[in-house]
Amino acid sequence: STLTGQFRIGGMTCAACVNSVEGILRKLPGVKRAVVALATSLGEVEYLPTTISKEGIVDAIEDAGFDAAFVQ
Ligand code: 9UX
Repeated sequence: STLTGQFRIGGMTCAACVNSVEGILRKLPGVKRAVVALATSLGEVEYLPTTISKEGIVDAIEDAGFDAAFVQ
């Protein structure tokens, strides 16, 4: 079964950044759904914890050059 995690994402300044982060997240194995909001700097990700961890999701965002922290 999936879990839903919320992430605070730093360094997004435009809509293209949002699309980029969403694209990164949606390509990750184990990620079923990802939505990122520019106004709040928050992302919500539905993921399979047997395939990817919340730390893995944070690492993928940071590898793309953004800051990321798991919220809850
Ligand atoms: Mo454009 Mo958004 O190069 O931060 S993708 S600014």
